[in-house]
Amino acid sequence: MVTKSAPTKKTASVKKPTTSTKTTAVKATSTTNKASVEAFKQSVLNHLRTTIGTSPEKASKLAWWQAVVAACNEEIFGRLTDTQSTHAKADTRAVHYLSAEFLMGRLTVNNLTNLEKFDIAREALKELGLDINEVCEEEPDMALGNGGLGRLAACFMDSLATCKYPCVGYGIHYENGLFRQEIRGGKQVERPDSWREYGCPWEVCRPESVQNIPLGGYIEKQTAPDGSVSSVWHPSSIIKGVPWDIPVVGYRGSSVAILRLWESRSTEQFNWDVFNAGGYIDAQAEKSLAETISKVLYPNDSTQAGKELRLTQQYFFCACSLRDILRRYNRTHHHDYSDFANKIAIQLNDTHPTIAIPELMRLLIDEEGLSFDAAWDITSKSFNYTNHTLLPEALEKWPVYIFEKLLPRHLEIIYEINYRFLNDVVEKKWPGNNDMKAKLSIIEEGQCRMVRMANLCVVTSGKVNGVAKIHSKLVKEDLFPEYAELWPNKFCNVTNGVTPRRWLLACNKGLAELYNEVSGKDWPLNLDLCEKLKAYADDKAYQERFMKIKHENKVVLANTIKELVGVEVDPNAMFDVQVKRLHEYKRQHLNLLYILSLYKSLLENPDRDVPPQVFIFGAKAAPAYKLAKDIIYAINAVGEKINNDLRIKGKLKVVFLPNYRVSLAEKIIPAADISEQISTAGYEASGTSNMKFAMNGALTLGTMDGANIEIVEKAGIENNIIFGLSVEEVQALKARGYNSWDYYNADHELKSVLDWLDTDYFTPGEPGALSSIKNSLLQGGDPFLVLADFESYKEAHERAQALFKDKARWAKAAMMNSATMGIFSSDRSMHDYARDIWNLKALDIK
Ligand code: 26Q
Repeated sequence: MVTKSAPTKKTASVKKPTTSTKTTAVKATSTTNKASVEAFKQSVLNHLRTTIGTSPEKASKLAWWQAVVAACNEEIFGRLTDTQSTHAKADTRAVHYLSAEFLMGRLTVNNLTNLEKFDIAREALKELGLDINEVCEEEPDMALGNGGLGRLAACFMDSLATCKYPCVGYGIHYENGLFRQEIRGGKQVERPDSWREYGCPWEVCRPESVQNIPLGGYIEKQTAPDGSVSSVWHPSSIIKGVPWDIPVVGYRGSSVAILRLWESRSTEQFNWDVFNAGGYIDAQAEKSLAETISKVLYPNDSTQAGKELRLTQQYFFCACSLRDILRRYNRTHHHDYSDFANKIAIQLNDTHPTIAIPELMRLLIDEEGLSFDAAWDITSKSFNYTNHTLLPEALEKWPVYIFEKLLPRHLEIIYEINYRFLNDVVEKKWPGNNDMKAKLSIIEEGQCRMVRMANLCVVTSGKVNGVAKIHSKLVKEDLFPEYAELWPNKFCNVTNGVTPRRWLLACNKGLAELYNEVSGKDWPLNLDLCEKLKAYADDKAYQERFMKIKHENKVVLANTIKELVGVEVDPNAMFDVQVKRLHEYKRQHLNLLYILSLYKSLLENPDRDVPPQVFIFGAKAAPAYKLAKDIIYAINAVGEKINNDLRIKGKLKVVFLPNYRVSLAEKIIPAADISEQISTAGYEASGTSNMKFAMNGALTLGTMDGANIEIVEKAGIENNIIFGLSVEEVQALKARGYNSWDYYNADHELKSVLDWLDTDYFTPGEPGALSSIKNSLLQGGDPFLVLADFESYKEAHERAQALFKDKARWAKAAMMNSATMGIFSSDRSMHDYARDIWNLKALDIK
């Protein structure tokens, strides 16, 4: 529990604010003693010479970074070994987190932070004449994820390690992560992201745990002497899975978790009865397929491409992971599966790893000789499923014909699961009701029969959770109401969280230092301790200190903006930030429409009394998502015009920062005044950047959607800027029949900014270059109610501007937001999963 009693309020006790603008200028803490600095320095020098093979005179920054990593690894690998042998000895229950994405970002600053060696390393490098920030900038982001879901998995790994929950994260070792975004002539261009071009010094290959994975081929029916029929799968090829381990260092403690990522290779093992004699050419083609599987992350985060390769990726990593789980289990249990479900919990991060369900069934039945019933008993006790989206176009369905080609045996097993479910469970509850059977079936009938992955997850899993209270309610009531009627207790909520080690301690050193003073040094392990700052929210000296930290972060970001896009911004302006994947439901175009109306009003009255504002965007669009790319182009075109318009006297700037990614987020988020979280209510499952922004003292300008609702509940509605239709109002408006033209015709200002998009004002010589946005909102029917929320959104911005002028009131609101985010630590999320879903206990490392 959080104690209400704060340290005695003495203004005199407030330390002098740091004057430097560099994050590196934070004073060394007591953890930085001379001896440990010297030891770290010697370790780096030693590794530079003996591991990297160069000398201080010749070493590039990249070489220095590699040497720093080697110095960290000295400690990390010892702890890793201890963690693994403690778990093995205790034969403990563990969770296995299956995720097609782990958006880890950079690891160096975080690992140093979690080892409590950042200050030591900074001093050591300083003595070597190096700036730690510059050295750490050498590290490429590990961008093995699209956005929220992948970053959530990375935060969960940090928390699992920190909270000492026995776990393994399993995913794909993509050779290329999410594309690198370049902006050329205002337009997004995708470039490959080869994060491992020069090797990744954090990962270790484990050849002893290579797996062979069968694929394709056909099924042979065999009839036993007793008349029973069984299936024998003759796969057409075998693909090799090579595991790469990335240690995930828990904060301060001794637990190091493993993230195991599978790389595909060819085996050159072929069934020559499938590949005819003289199949040399076929074999070479097969080799390239095998090596293609882990080549690239699909850059798609809201629609499913339905591509065969994607299903192959999913199957490949699930099959490797399950074999790895069984191998470890059998070391102590020798193929006695009676204890399997007691020892193994498997979490499905969305439906992407669903194929693990029939694969576990297949392994148990076909390879281990269990009956279908016994295998089902184990499987249905082992799996749980997290849903991350309600968008119908994002719900995974795979054509039956693809299954027939790639995974014929899995399809049989899915049919059997479905048959038993419909006949035993649905028939019992709703006798004779074929509509209900059609609705709940794992197979969708029609022109092209499909396998509904979410249905398979719900039918199998012990628990199904959403990722914020409102989202979990909608999962239960709107997405799966019939399943909820069958199994009301299956559905639950675990609100997302983010790791405060990366998203506060490591990325905002100024604010971290303030919390060290106010809350003591344990707040990164117990974020509720930050509540102690609440007692100072009205204290002028603390308000000034807090806002001074924010200002310093804004100066740093202003320099980054200048470097990246050449735009000069004033750190005294209000920094209004929207960074996230580009999607219509996230409504970056609503933001843009407001910017246009503000620009217009400033042109009409350049002396209008509004605080100077900088609108900052960062967003990648899925390469095939035309309208999303048009919105990026529009933001850039509008920015270009506004930033060079002297008439508005620098009161408004619009910047689009290219290639938004984890490492850029770490620079942007600590500098934000306003966090734009403006999705149409009911569409953003949770959001997680909303939590990071609030932790760092930004006010949420947002709708009552996803975790915004819970954020505002904690931080106070008066300390945030809430607007727009609620979930119920959105549903009611849609049910009544929404007509966006009514809003266009009724609101003169809205009409004029939309019409502006048809001119060539922002795209000289190219009228209509921005028209697709207007068209989507009118002829296109405005599916995400942008026009319906426009007026309310504009009024919200006016409230934000008024509040920003009241420095004391703003500072208090910012402090209240930061101080009350304890519940959004991913440690809390992990405790919830451990208690409500995994039945998992933490284990101290010997
Ligand atoms: C599926 C099939 C084929 C290809 C790609 C995909 C695919 C890949 C990624 C579908 C969805 C995603 C990612 C979804 C995602 O990031 N969802 C977000 O998850 C966050 C963590 O729970 C939430 O906070 C966000 O609200 C949610 O949008």
